[in-house]
Amino acid sequence: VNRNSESQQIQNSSGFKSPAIARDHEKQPINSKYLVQRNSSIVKEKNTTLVSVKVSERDRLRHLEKLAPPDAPGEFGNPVQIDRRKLSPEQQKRYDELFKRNSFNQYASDMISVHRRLPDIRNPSCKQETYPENLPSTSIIICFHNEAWSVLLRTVHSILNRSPLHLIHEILLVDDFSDLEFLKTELDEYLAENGKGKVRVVRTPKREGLIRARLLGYGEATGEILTFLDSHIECFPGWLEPLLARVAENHTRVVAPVIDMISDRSLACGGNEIGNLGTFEIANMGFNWLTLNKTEKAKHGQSEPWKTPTIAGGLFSMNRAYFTKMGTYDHGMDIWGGENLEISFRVWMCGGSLEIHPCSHVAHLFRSMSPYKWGKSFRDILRKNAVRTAEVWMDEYKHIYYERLNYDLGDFGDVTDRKDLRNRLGCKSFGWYLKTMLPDMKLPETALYSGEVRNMEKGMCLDTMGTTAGNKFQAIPCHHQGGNQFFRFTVNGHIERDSACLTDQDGSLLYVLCKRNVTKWEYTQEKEIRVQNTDKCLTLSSRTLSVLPCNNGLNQKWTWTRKINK
Ligand code: LR7
Ligand code: MN
Repeated sequence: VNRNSESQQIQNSSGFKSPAIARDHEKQPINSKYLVQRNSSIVKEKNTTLVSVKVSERDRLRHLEKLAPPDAPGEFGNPVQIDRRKLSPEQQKRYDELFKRNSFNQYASDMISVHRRLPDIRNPSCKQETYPENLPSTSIIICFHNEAWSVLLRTVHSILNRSPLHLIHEILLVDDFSDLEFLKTELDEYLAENGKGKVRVVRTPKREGLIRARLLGYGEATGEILTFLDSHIECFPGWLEPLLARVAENHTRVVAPVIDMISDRSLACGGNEIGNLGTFEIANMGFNWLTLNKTEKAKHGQSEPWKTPTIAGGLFSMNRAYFTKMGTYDHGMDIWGGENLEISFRVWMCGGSLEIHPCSHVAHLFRSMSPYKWGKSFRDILRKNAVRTAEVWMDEYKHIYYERLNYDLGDFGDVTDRKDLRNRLGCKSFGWYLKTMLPDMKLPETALYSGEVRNMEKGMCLDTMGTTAGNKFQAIPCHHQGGNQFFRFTVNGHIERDSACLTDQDGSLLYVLCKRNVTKWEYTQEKEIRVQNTDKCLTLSSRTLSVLPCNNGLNQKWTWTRKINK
């Protein structure tokens, strides 16, 4: 491809349809390596190129560096289906090793050209959209840790081949301390030759995790807009312009593409989008997708972006100065997780917006487990990042999550800076965010007290004894382990755990499903648990619980493990 035809290709952002590429592939003879039956299931891999593991990764995959003929494996996003049983023992070994190392089928990926073409899957109305000539350009930041060569380069080429080059200010690959040899020794040279002068690799001096790795990339970036991507994605035709156009129009918009799936087995890619909106689960601080039904979907235009409460986190564009002003990312977060909710809450609460643009499609390779080392335990890292988010942004709602952790928050470091940031930006409350962005979210009532309910006379605690709703209730010696002795006293005067509430029925204490008519209690200064607006108190006699006239005795005084300060 000479310079001239390359620039023709730039004009035409739909990439492979351009004359330049068409010519290129006509030149290339059908190669016997690509013994694939188009749209059929079996790839016969005779003349395999995957021979020696010792040859340089780059030499081994040399054949991938070209545009392949249309019937080559995986072209146009077609699946590569390999019948593992038909591979030689040596190939099977390699197949398994590569799957284990990546949690996806690298063996299949290594058969697909790093320049593979993808179909244009946009809504027809998107194809009619026009964009200003002078859109601002973007620095694209891609972090990786031990990413497979063919997948990483396909990420890069999918960007270079399907974006107008003048809109790419630079592509910054941030190597988060990979130990795969070829990433350290071959990548820079390959990209110097094949990166159209746009790609630079920067490396973290130690393993940082994706959040600080992104921050390193951000520190190097000079484009007007930042675009973050994962290291195993493929961009569809026309993906970039809609993102940049929305940000250019209003710098407080954070815009994400529709995310399609790349199969971890066959590397098939195209037109299977996952979810329409981002949400999250407050009790475990996990990200979730919401799928809109047809009518809800129809309410959105075919080519109009829609607002989303949260973003998945990996793929989005944002004005760089605005990213700075809004406090970038929380530097104290490790390895993986939490940063997507943190930036989602922050952007909405501090005056910006998050949206998904239906005309921008990027595919992401989803895998069922994380293949790389995390250092510390999974659980500790996720908890640390989530607690940092909750502590700074979630006001009294953080207790919903903390209760589930039994208030064992671990060492989450110092968040003073982040709290200062929130004050400085004058951000709205988390309650506002939930009410505005997620009005249908089901929340437990806010608790004023929680934990054990301990009688002051005998050190006995309310205990469900494993009973289900509908039964009488008892007290037994306190065991300080939460579990069946964990209750919440809510702002509405309910004493509850999960969906069951304590209620007074003619002087007996019952455990019932929380409904509108359950007893409302009052926790008094004298430490009585009184039925609101009555003279009746929760009373312990031996192990039996009842609701009797208040008498100021110790058998009617109770303490809670914790008072929840807002
Ligand atoms: O220590 C690490 N250092 C890294 O550089 C760990 C990871 N990484 C890189 C990694 O190589 C990859 O490029 O960070 C990126 C994300 O890690 P993945 O791909 O292992 O995880 P993921 O796809 O599950 O990540 C999703 O959630 C993360 C939470 O911290 C980030 O927000 C990711 O960007 C996010 N990915 C997406 O949103 C893509 C769409 C998937 C969905 C849903
Ligand atoms: Mn990913």
